[in-house]
Amino acid sequence: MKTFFPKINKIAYEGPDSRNPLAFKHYDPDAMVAGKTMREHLRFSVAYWHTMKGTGADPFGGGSLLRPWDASEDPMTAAEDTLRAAFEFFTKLGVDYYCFHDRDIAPEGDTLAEANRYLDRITALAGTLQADTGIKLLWNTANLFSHRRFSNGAATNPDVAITAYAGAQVKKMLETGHALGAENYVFWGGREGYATLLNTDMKRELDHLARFLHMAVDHARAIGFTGQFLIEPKPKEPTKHQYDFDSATVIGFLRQYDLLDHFKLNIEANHATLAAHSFEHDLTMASINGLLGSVDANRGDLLLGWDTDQFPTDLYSALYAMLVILEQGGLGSGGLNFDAKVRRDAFDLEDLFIAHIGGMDTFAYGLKVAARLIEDGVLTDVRRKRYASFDSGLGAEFEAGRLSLADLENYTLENGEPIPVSGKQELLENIINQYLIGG
Ligand code: XLS
Ligand code: NI
Ligand code: NI
Repeated sequence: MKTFFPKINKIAYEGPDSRNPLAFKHYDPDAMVAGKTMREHLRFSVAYWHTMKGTGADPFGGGSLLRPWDASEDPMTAAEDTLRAAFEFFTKLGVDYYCFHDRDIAPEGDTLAEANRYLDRITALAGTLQADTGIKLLWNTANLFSHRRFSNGAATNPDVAITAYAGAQVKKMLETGHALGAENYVFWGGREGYATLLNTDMKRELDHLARFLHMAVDHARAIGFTGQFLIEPKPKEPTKHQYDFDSATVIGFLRQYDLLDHFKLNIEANHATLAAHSFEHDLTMASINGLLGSVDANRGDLLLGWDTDQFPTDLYSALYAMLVILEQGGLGSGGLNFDAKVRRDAFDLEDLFIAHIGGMDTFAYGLKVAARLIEDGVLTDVRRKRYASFDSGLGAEFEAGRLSLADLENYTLENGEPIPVSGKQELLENIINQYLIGG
């Protein structure tokens, strides 16, 4: 059988002292951390669109990355080669999951019917490759943003014929995901947003978005798909203002439109930072509402204002993310999907492996350190003590809703000026460094 990465062997764990760029230094899939294997905690996934289909194109130039699986003139041969290359990549890297959009895995075709026929052929091959390798589909989604028909959105398009097209794609992708055993289905907002309010009826567009999502839930139920629905917030890009701005906005939307029972959130690091939040802020906001479902693991660049989708190598960020994930008891059916791409000049095929190895090692390290911090109770103790005044007396009465403003006034008149307590941020930051450096 054709191989696309002949020079790469299965990536092995060699430990922190290894100098082999094609080996894991920290990700040891079967090692136990806090009662589970690393592989069970981290549930790594490869993003098909970046890793298999990414061309390196940017607004200033077309594709720079030439891929052997994309060489055929015939689009379906190229699609099949790409899928086989993908499974070779997943297997050699040792990830358990992958994610795709409909138009990543099969060509668009001239009509919807043709696109669906292409998808059916590719889905059959994907099913075979999944069965052969044991690799599973973390989530799939419909690309409702690349084609020119979606220039003004999909579910929020002012033209119902375009919303209908989008609905047809989502229907097909739910059926495809169901056939392939997808564990989740993602809605990232694509072009659901606006460029100017001068031509936009925001209320109507939001109502349409909610109606569309309810239709997806209904169809999933009708075909017996029980995977978790996820919404992936992003504040801007491609539209000036995306409706799914951030965790808090999406949670409010889900509540308003009676969708809370059906959806959780897929939080992407670079989207959180575009919304002027830290990654851990948006993870925490989702988590405290019981809605953190999955993660798109990547990073941005603070000096650039767009979604650079770089591979995550920031140990602090991975540590803070893993703290949130461990504290909520894991991601359930979600995972850590590397929605990340190599840079335009990362021409070598091995760069794809090196990039993922770096991301996996970063999160593995974050996991190990987070588990130790939790085991030692470092932050839990600090937080518990910091709020201890609410555990009894006036604080407990306050939390129970038994006090009025008059009670607060009486307490203050009787007790006088409170003595403020240090937040100890600097101490905690030093402790975090000590845990990180200690390994
Ligand atoms: C784009 C999004 C996209 C989704 C899937 O910014 O991150 O890649 O994850 O449609
Ligand atoms: Ni994403
Ligand atoms: Ni993104």
